[in-house]
Formats: sequence, C-alpha cells, structure tokens
Amino acid sequence: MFESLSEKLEGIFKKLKGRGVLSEENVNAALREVRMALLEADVNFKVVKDFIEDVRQRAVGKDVLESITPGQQVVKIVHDRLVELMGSTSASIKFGSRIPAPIMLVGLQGCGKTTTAAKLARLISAEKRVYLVSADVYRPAAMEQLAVLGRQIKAGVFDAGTLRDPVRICVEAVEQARKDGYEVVIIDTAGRLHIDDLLMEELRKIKEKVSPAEILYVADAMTGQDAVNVGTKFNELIGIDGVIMTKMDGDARGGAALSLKAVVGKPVKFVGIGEKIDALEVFHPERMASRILGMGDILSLVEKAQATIDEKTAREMQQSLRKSDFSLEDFRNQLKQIKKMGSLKDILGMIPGMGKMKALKGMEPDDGELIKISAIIDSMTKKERLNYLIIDGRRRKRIALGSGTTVQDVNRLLKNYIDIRKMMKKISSKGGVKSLMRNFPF
Ligand SMILES: Nc1nc2c(ncn2[C@@H]2O[C@H](COP(=O)(O)OP(=O)(O)O)[C@@H](O)[C@H]2O)c(=O)[nH]1
Ligand SMILES: [Mg+2]
Repeated sequence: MFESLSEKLEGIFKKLKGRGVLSEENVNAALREVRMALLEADVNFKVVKDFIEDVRQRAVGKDVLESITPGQQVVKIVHDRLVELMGSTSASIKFGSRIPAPIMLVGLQGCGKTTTAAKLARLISAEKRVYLVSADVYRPAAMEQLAVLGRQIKAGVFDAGTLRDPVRICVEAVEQARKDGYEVVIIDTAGRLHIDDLLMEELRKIKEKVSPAEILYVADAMTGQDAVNVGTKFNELIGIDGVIMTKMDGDARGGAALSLKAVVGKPVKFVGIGEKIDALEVFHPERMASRILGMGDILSLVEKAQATIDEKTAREMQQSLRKSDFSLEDFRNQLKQIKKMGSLKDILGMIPGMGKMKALKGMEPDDGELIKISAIIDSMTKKERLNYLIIDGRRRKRIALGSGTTVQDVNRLLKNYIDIRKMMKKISSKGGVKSLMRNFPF
C-alpha cells in the first residue's frame, strides 16, 4: 500500500531534513518533487494543486524557515495536511438506534462488494450479531457466493428462496433478521460494469424501503481516478455515507484513497488488503499518513497483534521488541508469532524505521524457511543463542552440519538477526517504542 509514493517522499524529505537552513527556494523545490510524486501516485490533479499550495503557504513562513529544525517542520506540515486530506479521524460505522441496522453496500461489478460484505460481517461480528443478504439476482451464483462466505464466518445468511425482486428480498431479509434477533443486516447489492439508470433506480428503491443506517460505496483502488468519478456519481444519485477501498494490496498507486474525501466529501472507512476473509482494516488517516511518510505504524502493529494473538502475548512481544538484549531465542519466537499475524514485510513496515531497512526487504520467511531458521537456532548451544558474538567460523560450520543447512544459511540468518537487533537497540535506547513514535521523525 502506497509503497512507491512512500519511497519517493522519504527520499525527498531526507534531503530536506538534512539541511540546517532552508530557503524559500529549497521548500519550493521540494514541493515540486512532492507534487510529481503525488501525481504519479494517481492523486486527483486538483487535489494535488490545492494540497501543494496549502503546504507552501504554511511552510514558507518565518516561523518555519527560521526555526532550529526547518526541514522537520516542513515534513510535519505535509504530514498534518495528509491527515486532513484523508479525513482527520477514522470514521466508524454509525449503526443508529434502529435494530437491526441495515448497512447497504453499493458499487460497480467486480469492485469487491460480495467479498467485502463478508469481511465486514466478520469485523462487526466481534461486537454484534450480523446477518447477510444478497440482492444480486442477476449474476448466477452471486447469492451462493455470499452464502459460502457467510458460512465461513458463521454469520446468518438470508435464503431468498424463489424471490426474484431485489427490493422484496431486502425488505424480507431485514424482517427475518429482526425476528431472529440480529443487530446488523449487511446488504450486498448487484453491480454493473458502468453506472446505468436501471441499477440506480433499483438501489434507490432499496434505500427507500429499507432506510439503511449507512450506505457504503465499495471502490476498487486498482481503477484509480475512475473509482473517484464513480463515487461522485453514486453520491449524487443515491447518497453515500462512506467508502470502503478494496484491493489496496495490489499495485494500486493509492491515489484514489487520497482523493476521495476531498473530491466526494465522504471518508474512507475501511480498506481491503487481500482476498482472504480477514483482509479488511479500519482506515486510520493519522496512521496512514505516518505510513506514507515512512514513520511506521506501531499502533496498527499492536492492534494487529492483539487481534491475532491474545493481549498478554502481544504485550510480551512488545516488551521483547524493546528489550536491548534481544537474543537469538527471542528472534525465533518473534518470527513464529509474526508468522501467525500475516506477512512479515507488512508487519515490519509498520515499525518505525523498519520500512527503510533494505536488508529486510527480501526477508519474508515462508513456512519452509521458518523451519530452517528454527533448525539453525536449535542447533546452537544455549551460550551461542544468548551471545551471538562467540559464533565464529568453526561454530558456524558445526551449526550448519547439525541443522542440515549450509554455512551460507547460517551467515544469512545471523546477518538478519544482527540487523534487526540494531533496530531493537535503537528503539529501546530512546526509551521505548512510544517515545520513539513521539519523537520520530520530528
Ligand atoms: N487482492 C484483493 N482482491 C480483492 C479484494 N476485495 C475483493 N477482491 C477480489 O475481487 C474479485 C471480485 O470480488 P467480488 O466480491 O465478487 O466483487 P463484486 O462483483 O463487487 O461482488 C474477487 O476475485 C475478490 O477475491 C481485496 O481487497 N484485495
Ligand atoms: Mg457480488
């Protein structure tokens, strides 16, 4: 998500922060580069123009240029402006007071509505009883697709039987949900390749009959500015309360996510980051801005950890991440837990500074590699595990032999470990992750 934009901005700001003194021309030059980077990320042209102009006005003042840390001040201005651009605070779903609360998903065909309906049901079902209904009577197997997903997450799914009218289906589903004591009904609607009058008419009727607590527009990030234009139309014709941006895991440049709030006026509430049922995240503008600027996202990391492993393990993990004597044994345990949470690269990218560590880029162990790493560490003596410095060439050979690997494997593991250890040292020497977050990079 936003990798290429993030890399460019980090490069631009690194130059800026390296200077002790900044002139107006320095700022303008940097902002020209920021402008290019945003346009290349497919952010709406007008949004970019306003963004740059606004940052310029705030950045070239005396307060900033004559401060002790002008470069960092400029980065902070860009950061704050990015947060505003994405809607400032994370916007949660408003369920209203009616029970059940209908949540209606709308969007073009293939944008990910059905998948997202199930993902959203899974997220919400941590707190509320959720019922799913498909109003897609056109695409063969559309209803079955939702039913299958619904079974996976153990949510209730409305059986439309012989009903063929989408509006009736929704009305009866809400009625059924009420009878069965569900608190939320997620309505998955049909899509079309393009916006057309018939579809809009149908969606309007469903809206009128069901009065959804929220209508969420599901946007495919891969379609770039089209997603923004289509969103504008849906908002004009139906009225939307927020956006779910799917496929942010793909090569989408992310520009749509940065433009939607400014253009359509509705916040992105969730982002889809994969095909799996758990690949949906609450969208946090503040954290996203930090991530884009390479400032890491320790909060998301902790949240993700808490969702996957229990809170106690998460706390221990945080503690050992901070521990200065991060031993090879800790390293092995971390890898095991991180594996449980999903992609190592994603997780490490959230730790301040980690995103920048090239050494980590290629290091995303699959299960096979994890077994290898465990085998190597198992073949070490306790003394070696606690003090890697004593592992000389002779010991490396012995460890390789004992673990059925090669000396190169052992070398690589030690190098990765030493790199990560350096990171950990940095984090702990500044008085913990929290203080690092506060001071980094301003
Ligand atoms: N990579 C990725 N694929 C997604 C995401 N959301 C949906 N998809 C895929 O997009 C395709 C269309 O999804 P579907 O839910 O059927 O779209 P619908 O026509 O709007 O209901 C499916 O292959 C999904 O697996 C996402 O966040 N990331
Ligand atoms: Mg569908």
